[in-house]
Amino acid sequence: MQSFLSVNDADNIPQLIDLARSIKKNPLQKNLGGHLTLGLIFMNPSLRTRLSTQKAGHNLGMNVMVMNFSGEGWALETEDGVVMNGDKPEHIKEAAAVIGQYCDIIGIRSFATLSDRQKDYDEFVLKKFVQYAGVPVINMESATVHPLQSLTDLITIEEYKTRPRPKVVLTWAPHPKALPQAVANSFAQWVQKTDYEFVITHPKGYELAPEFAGKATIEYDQAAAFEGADFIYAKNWSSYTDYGKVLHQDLNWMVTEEKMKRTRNAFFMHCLPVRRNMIVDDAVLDSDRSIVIQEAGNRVYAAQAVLHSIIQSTL
Ligand code: SN0
Repeated sequence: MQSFLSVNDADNIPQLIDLARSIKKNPLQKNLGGHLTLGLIFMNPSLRTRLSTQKAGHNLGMNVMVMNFSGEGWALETEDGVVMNGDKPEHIKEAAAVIGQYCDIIGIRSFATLSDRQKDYDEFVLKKFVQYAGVPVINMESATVHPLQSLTDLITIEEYKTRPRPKVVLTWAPHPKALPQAVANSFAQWVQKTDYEFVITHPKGYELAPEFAGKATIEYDQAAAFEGADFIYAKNWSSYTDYGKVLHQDLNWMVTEEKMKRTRNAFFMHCLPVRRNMIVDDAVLDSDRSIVIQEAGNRVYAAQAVLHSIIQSTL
């Protein structure tokens, strides 16, 4: 693996999942990365991605440097050819290249603008960063995808599934703010690389971009979608068609204990952070069918498997 920007960089997903699961049994691999520096660059807040990727680096013996540009760095200009006489003192060209001087691998969280669909879906910022960094780059949630989260989700489903071909349901759920489509896009993309039965349920107007929805079954009736499910994966996302807009916050779409009764005693998953009693009610989140904490725990092994693969093939 040269870099890890999307599902396309994982040429053998079952093998990557197996690697992560074997690392989980025996996480300390200090000799592999003892000579290397990992830089983690955030443009937005982060809890799980930041700490789990940092821990994965430490398990590999790497020196890890973390910087949050939204609070600590110079505001970055990303457009080419502009007169930089405004409030952005540094261009991404220099910033990425300089970080590349200090680090052997860089993780970057670039996030969506939610205002410019074309730019977001072109992965404008991530591509610029990769172009100038000069070292392998790991995507820690970009404008359209969150592959470390999705790899984690598949590891978790593999651990908890009780039949070879589980029914996995991605359900939209209400939220007070406009959120990116990245987690949902990526989840849909990765699950469709497996042979699981896969259903996406959301209100009209929340259709994912066709390249991510792929061939998934779309069910507008959430109750019907939940029927016989083994895994309920909840996530809010803002509209793709009416880009970045919150069309409504209909609490009837919240995952409740009542709705979970329609499932095959399904496990509940969410990438976190999760808004209680908006996305999911307390009863479900606090029940023993909720595996959100175990899922978050697996973030370490997904990140470590990816770092391990990059180190082995390129460094
Ligand atoms: C992010 C998202 O992409 O939806 C990160 C998920 C890993 N989530 C949020 O930004 C939640 C913010 C909020 O206000 O609840």
